[in-house]
Amino acid sequence: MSHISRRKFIKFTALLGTGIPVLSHLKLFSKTVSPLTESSIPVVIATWDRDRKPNLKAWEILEKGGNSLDAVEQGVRVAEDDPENNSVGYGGLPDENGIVTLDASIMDWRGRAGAVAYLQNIRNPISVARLVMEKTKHVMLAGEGAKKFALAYGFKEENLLTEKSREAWIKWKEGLSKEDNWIGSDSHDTITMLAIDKYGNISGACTTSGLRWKIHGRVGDSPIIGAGLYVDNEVGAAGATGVGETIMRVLGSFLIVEKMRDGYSPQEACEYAVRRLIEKNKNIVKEKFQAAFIALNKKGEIGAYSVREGFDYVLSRNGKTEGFKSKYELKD
Ligand code: SD4
Repeated sequence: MSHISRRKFIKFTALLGTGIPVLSHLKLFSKTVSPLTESSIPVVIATWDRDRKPNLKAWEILEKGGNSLDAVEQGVRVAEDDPENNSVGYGGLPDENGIVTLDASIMDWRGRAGAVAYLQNIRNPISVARLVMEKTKHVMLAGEGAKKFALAYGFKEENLLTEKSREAWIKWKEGLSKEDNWIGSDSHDTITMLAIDKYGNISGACTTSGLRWKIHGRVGDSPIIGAGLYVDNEVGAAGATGVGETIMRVLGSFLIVEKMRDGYSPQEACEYAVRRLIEKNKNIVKEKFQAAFIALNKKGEIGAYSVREGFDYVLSRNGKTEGFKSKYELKD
């Protein structure tokens, strides 16, 4: 996504040689070539290279011998708490009525799943999703019920619409006729994170404020098990980002895990799912929507693929956290 000139790159590598400390979490550039064939565990992979702190948090937990469920939950909470991430949690862009509504899902290696949809005024939907998974016999709670459940577990009600997001919404309202088309919008940065811990156990988490300016009441792919996220510890995990409607139509994350079960590598499975998604959303391809998948298997191999150029992801392994540009299908 970000670009670095050759000269800047030379300067930067020279800096590395001087011994001047360069913080590994600083976003300098996303590499073009991704290490798709490497395998090692633990591994953490997350959508969008906008901030590497969520990965670093997850990695810190795994490095200390923590499990993948704690890693992905704590990792994506960093994005939920970040007011500058306007696609997730606090600071997320609102729907057409100026209301922030959140979707999230979580799965672990035991095959457990939890989700919340259309949740309002609670900053960390991923932790509510985890509680749904751990404390109830259900998989998903939505709206008022999800909020009441969260409050009963001690979550605090708060206003999630930051001044910056409110201003962006007002600006959109004023120019409604021009920016009406949210499908083609570059509204992204939803975080889906997959991790395998040193015990070989896989978990995943996905959290979002959904598409900006969506119709009030709209729920995307992120809380739908199998669409925004799927984990099967015998095989691997997959997660999505992008226009949720296109992902839901093919149950993309489930599809990827099933292809891996059939012997596809994570990369082959992501490419297969993106092609299926394009095929099944042919009628809106001209609207230039984006959708992307990441995947991880039991060996710690990863995959990433998107409909169009522009998707990137963050990978942590062997103590390093780096951003990579994803390969993509449509060269338009
Ligand atoms: C949704 N998939 O609600 C989410 C949006 C997204 O980066 O991924 N944005 O459709």
